[in-house]
Amino acid sequence: MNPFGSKILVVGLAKTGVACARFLAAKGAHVTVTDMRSEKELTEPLTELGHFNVSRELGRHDEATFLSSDLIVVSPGVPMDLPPLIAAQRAGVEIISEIELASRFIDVPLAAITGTNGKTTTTTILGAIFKHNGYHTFVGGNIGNPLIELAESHQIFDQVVAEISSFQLEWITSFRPTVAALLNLSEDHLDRYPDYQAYINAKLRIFENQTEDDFAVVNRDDPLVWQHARNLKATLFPFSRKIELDEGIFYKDSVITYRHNGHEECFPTAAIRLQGVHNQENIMAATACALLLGCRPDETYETILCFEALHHRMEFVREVNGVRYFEDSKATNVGSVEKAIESFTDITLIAGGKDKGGSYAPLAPLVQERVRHLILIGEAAGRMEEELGSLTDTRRAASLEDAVRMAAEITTTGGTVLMSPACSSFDMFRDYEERAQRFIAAVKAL
Ligand code: UMA
Ligand code: ADP
Repeated sequence: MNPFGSKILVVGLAKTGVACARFLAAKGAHVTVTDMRSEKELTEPLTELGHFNVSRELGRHDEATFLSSDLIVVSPGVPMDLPPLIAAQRAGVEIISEIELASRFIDVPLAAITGTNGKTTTTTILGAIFKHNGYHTFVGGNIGNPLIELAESHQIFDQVVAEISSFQLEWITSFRPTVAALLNLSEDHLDRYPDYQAYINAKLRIFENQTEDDFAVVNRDDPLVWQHARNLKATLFPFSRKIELDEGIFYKDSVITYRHNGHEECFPTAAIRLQGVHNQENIMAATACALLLGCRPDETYETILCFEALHHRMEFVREVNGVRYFEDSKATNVGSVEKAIESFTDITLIAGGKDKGGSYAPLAPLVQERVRHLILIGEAAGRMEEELGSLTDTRRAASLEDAVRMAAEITTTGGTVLMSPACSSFDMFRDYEERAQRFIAAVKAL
C-alpha cells in the first residue's frame, strides 16, 4: 500500500486519529481528520498533530468528505453504524480500521490477544517474555498506544504483541496475526452491538485471515470459545485448566505443561506470584504464544515466575479493623466480576457505574453464595438491584466515598470489601483509573 497522493479521511481525533493522521501525512497522503468534538475540546490532540499538513473538519462529520475520499481510516471509538460511514460504504469507498492500516506496514510476526477479559494482563506478560528472551519488542494496540505508532517509529522490531479489542476488528480486511489468542467470551459492550452474537462475531474476526500456517490459541474450557474454535482455518493450540492435552498447554497438579509436535516443557506453578485461576489462564495463553513464536523455555519461565499483578485488577489496598479492602476497578463486565467474587468469601461488594446493557443475572449464584452485602452506585444501580437485590442485603450509595464508609460500617472482622463494578466508569469518573484512585483515597481515609 502506498498512501502517497491519496485522499484519506481519518475519523476520530483521539490517540488513534492523531497517530494515523501523522503517519499518513508523512507518507505524502492528503489527509483530513474529522471529529464530532469541537476545536476547543480537542486542544490536546491538535497540539499533538503539530506541524503536520492535515485538513480538519471538527465539530461535525461532513458526508461529502466521506464520499469523496479514496480511503477512510476509522478510530475504534467510532461506531460502525455512523450514517456517513454507511453512505461511504454503499458508495464503494474503502474503509479500514487503524490495526488494518498498521498491519499493512508490519512485516514481523504478530501475536494478537483478544477476549472479553485478561487481554491487558496477557499482552503485558507476553511482551515481558519476548523482551526477556532478548527480542526487540513492540507492545501496543488497545493497551493504550496505537499499533500504527510502530510503523511511525521507523525502528526495526523482532516481535510485536498487540492487545486487540472487538472495536478494532470491525473494519479489518487483511489483518493476519501469526498467533492469535482468544482468552474467553462473556457479555460486554452491548451498548455498541445489537446483540451478544454481534460482539462475538466481531471478536472472532481476529482469526479471519489466518491460514493453517498460523496458530489460534484458544480457551478449551470456555464453551463458547471452543464451540467457535472448531471452524477456524488456523492450527488450533488450546489451553486448559481442566483437560490434559496431547497438543496444547494445560494445568494439572501444580504444573503447567506445554506439548507441541511431540515435544514437552513443564513449568511448576508453586512459586508464581500472580494469583487467581484466571491469571493461570492468562499465563498459559502468553506462554503458548511465546513458545510457538520461538522463545526459550528457561527465559519464559523466569519471566512468568517474577510477573506481578497489574494495578487495578483485584489489587489489595489495606486492612482496617480486620477487614481487607480490594480494588478491582478494571472489572467492567460481569465475566471479570465473577472471577473476583470466586476469589473471596464473606464479601461486601461495591458495584455499579455506567450500564453497558448486558445482563447481571450470571452473577446471581455467586452473589447468593459469597456476597453478604451489596452496595450499588451509579447509573446501573437500579437494574442491578432488580436482578440481584433480592439475593442479599442490598443498599444504594450516592457516591463511591459513601459506599466505602457504608461498607466499613457493616462489614465484620474477617470480611472483604471488594470494589468490582461490572460497569464502565464514565457516569461518575473520567476513567477506571480515576475510579480506582478515588476508592483507594476513601479507604485510606477510614
Ligand atoms: N468520535 C467521533 N464520532 C463518533 C464517535 C466518536 O468523531 O461518532 C470521536 C470522539 O470524539 C473521539 C474519537 O472519535 O475523539 C474516538 O476516539 P477513540 O475512542 O477511538 O479513542 P482513542 O484515544 O483513539 O483510543 C482507542 C481505544 N478506545 C476505544 O476503543 C474506545 C483505546 O482503548 C486504545 O487504547 C487506543 O485506541 C489505542 O489503540 C481504550 C478502550 O476503552 C482503552 N477500549 C475498550 C475496552 O478496552 O473496553 C474497547
Ligand atoms: P482486559 O484488558 O481484557 O480488560 P485485564 O487484564 O485488564 O483485561 O483485566 C480486566 C479485569 O478482568 C480485571 O478485573 C481482572 O481481574 C479480570 N481478569 C483478568 N484476566 C481474566 C481472565 N482470564 N478471565 C476473567 N477475568 C479476568
